[in-house]
Amino acid sequence: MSKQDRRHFLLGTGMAVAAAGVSKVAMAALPEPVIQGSPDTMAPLHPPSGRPYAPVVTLNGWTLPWRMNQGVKEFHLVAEPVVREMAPGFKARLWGYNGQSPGPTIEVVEGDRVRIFVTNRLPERTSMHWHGQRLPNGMDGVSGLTQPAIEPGKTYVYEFIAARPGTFMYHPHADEMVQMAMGMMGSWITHPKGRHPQIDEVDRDFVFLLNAYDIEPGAATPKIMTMLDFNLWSWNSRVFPGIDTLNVRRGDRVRIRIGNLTMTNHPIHLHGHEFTVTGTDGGPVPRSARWPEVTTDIAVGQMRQVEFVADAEGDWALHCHKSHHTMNAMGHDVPTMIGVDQDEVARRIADLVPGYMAMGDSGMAGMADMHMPIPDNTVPMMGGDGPYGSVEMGGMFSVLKVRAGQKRGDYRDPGWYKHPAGTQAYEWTGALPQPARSAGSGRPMPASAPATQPKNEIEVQVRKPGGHAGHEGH
Ligand SMILES: [Cu+2]
Repeated sequence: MSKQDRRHFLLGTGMAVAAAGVSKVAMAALPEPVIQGSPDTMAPLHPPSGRPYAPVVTLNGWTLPWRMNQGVKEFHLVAEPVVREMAPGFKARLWGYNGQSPGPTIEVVEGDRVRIFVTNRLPERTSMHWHGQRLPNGMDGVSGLTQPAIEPGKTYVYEFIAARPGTFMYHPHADEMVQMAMGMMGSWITHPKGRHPQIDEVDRDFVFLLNAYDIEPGAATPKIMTMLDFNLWSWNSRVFPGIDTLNVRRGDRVRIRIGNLTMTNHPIHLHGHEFTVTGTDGGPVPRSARWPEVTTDIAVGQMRQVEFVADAEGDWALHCHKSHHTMNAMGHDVPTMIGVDQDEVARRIADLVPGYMAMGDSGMAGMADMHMPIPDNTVPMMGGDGPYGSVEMGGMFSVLKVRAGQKRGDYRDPGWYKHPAGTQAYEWTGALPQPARSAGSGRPMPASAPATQPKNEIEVQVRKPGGHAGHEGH
């Protein structure tokens, strides 16, 4: 976008530029664009045509239907401003595809010929890059490098063969800082045709993208100049408690595919199970190169697919392990006040700064219960009610629900786990003994034996010319 355009955009007038309509004649030759109005997790789309495959479930998302046209799978993506409900009670003005951000997941089969129409209904030009795909260079979607940008109102056609199976994504390569900060992205799955030596069949297959926004409490449009200090850390443009749970049957082999289009890494951690990373956007990981993990770090621009057998019943947390990423919008300039009696301080500051609220002197957990007045259209910093009170988190957090009674192929939320008697932490109500000082504390470490002295300390002892012994200085 030109300097002039950017200035207009930053002034907020960009949205007012009406997207030019695509002519009806041109549209007649295109597959009708399918628009999604709901932010809910949609049931898997079992393929009505083409080679069979086991479809994925997109967390708080959906799969784009296609049309078969003489053996070619045709999809129609529409880039447009959308209103995305990021959590109940909090809607954001984002840019996305076909009614939502992220756009719909595209699912195809290895060897499929794919034709994708991309219509631009944004107030500025865009393009589409197919991250991780093998394709002719001219289909790679880097505006200015491999094609002219798609101007507002125009439609471009991309066509290639989905050459290798795996987990991929799509996003613009035009004014990317703005367009990705506004939510333009989507997942792409290429299923293997038939059995593949390094790709197992699974019972449940989930996919979502990591994204981040900077939206001031009470506002709805992201600040697109933010580089690091985002205040909303989201999965598929949803934040806890707005992220749906991942519901599986006990014993299911589960695959979760995760891509990162934020500007920092996210160590994604699963409770109660070990998984292996079975693939990246570079393809399947050879079996001999896999090892067990409970956390996998997903760097910027990377995808990871993890797999495990869900053999432990319960409600297991699945979250980013950066603690600031399991929080929603808040100021980061809050001083740590744990252990400080601040009644007097707070009273004095409040005289100077009306409305000042001090951080709790025993932590911040109480803030989840305070129900402080927050601006309209704001999600609380942390919250989300569990069966035993507030979960005291936000952002990149959800729950893997494993149940023996969950039916095969049923993705519905089974409710909270009921712990069998004797399997849950409980309050101790007996007497507490006085703390005893550890017998080993307060004594120095045993001195090192001379034989274990580091070699270099011995070597500096030199005999000086002239016969007298001396130490070369340290
Ligand atoms: Cu994170």
